[in-house]
Amino acid sequence: QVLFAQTRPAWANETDAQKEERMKWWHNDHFGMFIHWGLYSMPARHEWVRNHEKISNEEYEKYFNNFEPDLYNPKEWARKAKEAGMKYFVITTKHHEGFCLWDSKYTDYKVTNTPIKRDLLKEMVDAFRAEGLKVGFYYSLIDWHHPDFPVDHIHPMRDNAEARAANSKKDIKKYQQYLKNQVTELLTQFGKIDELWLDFSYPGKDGKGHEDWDSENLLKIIRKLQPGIIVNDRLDLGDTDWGWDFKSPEQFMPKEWVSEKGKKVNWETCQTFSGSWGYHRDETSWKSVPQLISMLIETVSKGGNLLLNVGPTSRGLFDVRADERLKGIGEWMKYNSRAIYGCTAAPAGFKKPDNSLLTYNADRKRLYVHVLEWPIDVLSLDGYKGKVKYAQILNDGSEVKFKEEGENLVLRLPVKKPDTEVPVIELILE
Ligand code: JFZ
Repeated sequence: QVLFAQTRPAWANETDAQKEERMKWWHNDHFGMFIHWGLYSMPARHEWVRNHEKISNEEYEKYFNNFEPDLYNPKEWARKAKEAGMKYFVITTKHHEGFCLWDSKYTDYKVTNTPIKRDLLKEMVDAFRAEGLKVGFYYSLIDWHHPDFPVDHIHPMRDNAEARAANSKKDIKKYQQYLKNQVTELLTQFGKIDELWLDFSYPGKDGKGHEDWDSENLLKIIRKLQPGIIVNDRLDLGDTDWGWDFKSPEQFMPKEWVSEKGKKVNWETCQTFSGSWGYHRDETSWKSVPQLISMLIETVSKGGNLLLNVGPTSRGLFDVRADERLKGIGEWMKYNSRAIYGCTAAPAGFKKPDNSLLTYNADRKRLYVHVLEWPIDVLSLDGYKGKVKYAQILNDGSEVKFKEEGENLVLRLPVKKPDTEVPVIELILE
């Protein structure tokens, strides 16, 4: 293994303050929509179906030959994302299956050669931008379709003599150029791109890492073409402070603010509604609306961002189960988003009351107590004496009276839980 440059390359000479400025919107907004959409929406049993079921190229062709999302209306998608309170979106321009959602000139394996014939990515970008959402692209480093992508012996395909023989004919250098060409297309033909999500590296024996992708040079191109872009951490550039902008813990909730070498870092967790990222017809493990709202609050309470995934169907629609959840989150956000946007973890010194989560807006000096389980009558804010000027329930702006008891403040709450999924108490601080 050749090591990548451990020192910061000359082109990555941004100061911390400049980086902060570049990531300002991202730190403020906190909530985005992930969209996994490709040919795998047709088998509708996980986006890894080609790998899981060892489907050959020939057999997988039936999806390519029949892809026709006739009900696709990205304006509707964008409106739904916006109404849920999402401020940006990240779309799979190409997933591991290799199929491209745009009219790439470097492959025939693209949407414009399917029955739908149109550049669906272009339409999506226009629609989401028109609703004021920021634009993010997911692009898979792994490519199960490209003729020069070496099949792994242990991952993502099984180890066998045939795979090893096939590999010996492949030229990763050609694939590297393909990556660069396609990333260049994506970053030059769709206007300003705000986030790039490259997926993923698995270095080690028979794996893939920065050498395979030529990550350093790829990143150099990315920074040059889109200086304002925010890039995730899956290029295998280690714990450099220039190789990525945020960490991407996936499908789990970090215990606390994510850190590297004892230093807090930017992080964005991505989560699914039901487990699979691509549309999965028969999955029944859908999370509930309250669970999803808590997930968003918890993410922000630990200083992170949440990218919540929708897997549209092959007709081009969101599943009704996704619609219901987006709507539920949107209803909560309509009244409580002040406790999300512009907020972050509470400063040390504010202890979290029982069964609740805290978020904090430093500019406005407001602390938000998200009450996950509504208590009977009183809520004690331990150690808050002298820190609070005024308190109100956020969804209806009604006053909450409080009194001092020793070092604590005791809030007197209405007996009936306010009519919102997770009630928030807004504390205006001294
Ligand atoms: C990857 C994809 O394989 C998956 O289909 C989906 O797109 C998801 C968002 O990203 O899955 C991963 C990638 C990395 C890890 C786990 C799942 N990881 O590093 O633990």
